Amino acid sequence: TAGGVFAAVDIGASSGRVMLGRVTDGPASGKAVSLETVHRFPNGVVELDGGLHWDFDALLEEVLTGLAAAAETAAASGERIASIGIDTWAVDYGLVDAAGALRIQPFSYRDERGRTAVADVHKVLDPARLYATTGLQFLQFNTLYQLATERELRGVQALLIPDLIAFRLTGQRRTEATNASTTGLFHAVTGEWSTEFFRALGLPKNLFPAIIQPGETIGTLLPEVAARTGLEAETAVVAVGSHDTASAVAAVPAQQEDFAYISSGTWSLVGVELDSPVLDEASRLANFTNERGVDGTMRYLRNVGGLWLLSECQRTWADEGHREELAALLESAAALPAGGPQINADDPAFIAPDNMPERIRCAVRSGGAVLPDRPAAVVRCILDSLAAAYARTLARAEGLSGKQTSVVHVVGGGSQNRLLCQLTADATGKTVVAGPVEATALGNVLVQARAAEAVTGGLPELRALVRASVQLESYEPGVVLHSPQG
Ligand code: ADP
Ligand code: LRH
Repeated sequence: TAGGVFAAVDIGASSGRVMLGRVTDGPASGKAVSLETVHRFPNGVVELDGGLHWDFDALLEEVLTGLAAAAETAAASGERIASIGIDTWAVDYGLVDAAGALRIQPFSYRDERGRTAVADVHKVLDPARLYATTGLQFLQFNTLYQLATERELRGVQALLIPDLIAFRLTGQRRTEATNASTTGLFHAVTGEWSTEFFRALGLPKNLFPAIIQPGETIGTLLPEVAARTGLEAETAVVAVGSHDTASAVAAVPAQQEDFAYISSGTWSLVGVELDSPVLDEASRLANFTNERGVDGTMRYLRNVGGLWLLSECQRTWADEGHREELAALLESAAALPAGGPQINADDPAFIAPDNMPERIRCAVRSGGAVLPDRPAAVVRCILDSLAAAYARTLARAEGLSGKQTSVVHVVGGGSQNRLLCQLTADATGKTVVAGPVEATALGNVLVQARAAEAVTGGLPELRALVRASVQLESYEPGVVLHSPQG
């Protein structure tokens, strides 16, 4: 391939994939980027010793299997994989000892432990001080609250999940900057660890490895990884926006500056892109976050509830013997009238797994309304509530940042939910442009491609490349959907 072939490892809370990304000469004189899925696997929290964890060992096996498939696919067409990039969900970490062994399987942010430490952390660092430095949205599972529950941190290092995978592949320990910005220990303005917070919380100052920026090389493959996957040992693992949302936003196919985005998957990340953080009190009280994006941009957003609400309901219904395809569920939800009951999609009561339909019904009841006991009604309630939360959040983002937007880009798995896209257009009164589904993997690939000089330019150029390469769908406010999943 003229431009280059790159492997993207992208693991979300609900599924992971290894993809080959190719940069080729595109239509007209431009380039194009394409993705080929070589391996896909489910992900989810597992209960171990009464806590909620990720089965990291199993995920790493899937990554190795995927990289082997990538090597084989590339070799079959005479291509050579230039590099590998890794992104996953944020905030969670594994503790590794000096020999590199993982102490236990990493905790999931859905475990309750973070919540139990919030009050203690705030006694030492009050929320206003935390926000003024980190600009991070308060979420009970932010890394610093989780770390505050650890009994012993001497002799170990904390590696965020993508960094832990990179460590297993290369033997090199680094902390990638976009994901570091979700820890609550990272300075929003300077882009460095807040040594002051480490001291205040009694955390060892070298708890995390040194910061690395997207585009920099983490290392090359360990011999055993090369042997296992069939990749060349010289293959580099390149840091990308290792926070999946950072990679997703890098690949938002925006044409103009004045865009908002919704990265729609397990969570909905709703906001705008800025050059510098908003750290004032109004922003803190509105619970907006300033997460670091690719090229030093700021992702000014709120983590709103997401399709976790829906996938957890589906899981409960399937367990009860009422498995129904998502397309059919969405079709019946679309047939229901607008104006039904809503919940607050942001409520921390929905973070934990299990029994979601009942928890939603409860929330509706406590708001004085009644939710009919039918899956379609529950699904419609979730989607109406999400769309309302998106509209509320975007209006707040504009007000707090002063950035006006004219179009909302929806990327990720949820961009395929046509009913939700239409409801979002209706609720925001803005044009919604849906796609690409795999924005995260595209952002991952493009940062690697730029590091390899297969593409050039800043985010506007990378976004133009995405726009030239994918099919998008537009939704206008007030249009009646005739075929919700057709
Ligand atoms: P994550 O990265 O958080 O694991 P994804 O971006 O993969 O999440 O999105 C997963 C979500 O996308 C699912 O929970 C589901 O609601 C939605 N989704 C996936 N496929 C479809 C589809 N064909 N139609 C509508 N929604 C879909
Ligand atoms: C989305 C995501 C989001 C975080 C959450 C923990 O996958 O990375 O940006 O808030 O997971």
